[in-house]
Amino acid sequence: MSTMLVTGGAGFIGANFVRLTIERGAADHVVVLDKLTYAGRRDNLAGLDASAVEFVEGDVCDAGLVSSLVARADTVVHFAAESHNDNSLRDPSPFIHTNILGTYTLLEAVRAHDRYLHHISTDEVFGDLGPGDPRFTETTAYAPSSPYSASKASSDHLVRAWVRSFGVRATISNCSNNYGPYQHIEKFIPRQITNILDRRTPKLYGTGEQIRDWIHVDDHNDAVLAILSRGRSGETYNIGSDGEATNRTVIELICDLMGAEGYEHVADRPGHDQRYAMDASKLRTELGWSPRYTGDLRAGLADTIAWYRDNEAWWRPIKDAVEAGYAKRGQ
Ligand code: NAD
Ligand code: TDX
Repeated sequence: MSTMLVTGGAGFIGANFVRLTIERGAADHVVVLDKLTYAGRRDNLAGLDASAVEFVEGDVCDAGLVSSLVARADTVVHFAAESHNDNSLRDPSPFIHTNILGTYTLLEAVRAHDRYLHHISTDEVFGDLGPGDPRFTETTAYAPSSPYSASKASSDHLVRAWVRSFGVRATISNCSNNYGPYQHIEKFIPRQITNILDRRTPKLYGTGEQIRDWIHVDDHNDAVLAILSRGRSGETYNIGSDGEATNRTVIELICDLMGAEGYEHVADRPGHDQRYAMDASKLRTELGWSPRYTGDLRAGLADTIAWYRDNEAWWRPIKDAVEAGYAKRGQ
């Protein structure tokens, strides 16, 4: 029987990953380790068979707990992180704790028990691009700009060092901006969808000319499963689905799909990265991966809007507090 340990499995991407893993039969048993911070919710895993998915509440920096869970697993997939740039600008400390110390703790456990680790990272480690620059590849130099992206870059470096110095078996993936069900409403796309559902005006930072490379969360997770089954240890894979769009285009698309009139420009993010764009050729050619949504943002957004419309009970209790936090910063 195969057992997979998934850290951060009660968060947005992790919970979708656990669902896909069970649906595909990619593991017989999944153990989720999650601290249930403001971003993690047990009900993100609701409806899954309790005999297939076991939940452990705890911190990925707790070396004793992590060691005991890693010992029981064949494979470890590491999603747990503080993930929101805006929060890292207000208080970097949990980003340093979880993203750096948490990855270190996990690496020491997989080293001790000789287990395979897949580390989930982000395109932001490469910094940002100008409008005409070539997209990020796996060999682009790291140049993170925010406390969040610097902490993720640090964690990637730790993984590479443990592979090289200690022979740990590990892979890394760096993915572009995700969207889809269960994404916290602090993030751009669900914030605008729930603003419209709540009769609030959508909020665009600055001019909205920044570019993000959007991928549906199921395409991200499908790529992770491809790396787990066919990836080579020690390698890094970029994940993206050719979904580049300006923030202004995305907000206008959401307004159009939801029949909403207009949006407002609010205070910009300090140090705001201009453009992210992923070249995922290595994943496509070496592992034969291709995305289902193929950069079709309109179709993916329509599905996502339907999910937030149908699951108001999931986001409604936190909406006022999230918006009050943004309002304090003029956003
Ligand atoms: P999220 O914030 O929705 O979820 C993070 C989860 O980690 C939560 O369930 C939280 O409770 C848990 N967690 C936080 N600190 C923990 C700790 N110390 N111990 C155990 N659990 C802890 O984040 P997400 O958007 O699902 O991102 C998941 C991963 O994917 C992160 O590593 C992130 O850097 C990466 N990533 C995200 C995106 C994106 O667009 N959201 C893109 C590329 C990569
Ligand atoms: O209300 C908003 N208005 C707005 O214009 C918010 C919340 C954001 N924005 C802009 C800022 C960004 O240019 O939208 C873009 C996307 O913002 P976020 O959803 O905060 O994502 P980003 O900062 O790009 O980072 C995301 O992608 C990479 C994830 O949050 C990270 O975890 C991941 O690593």
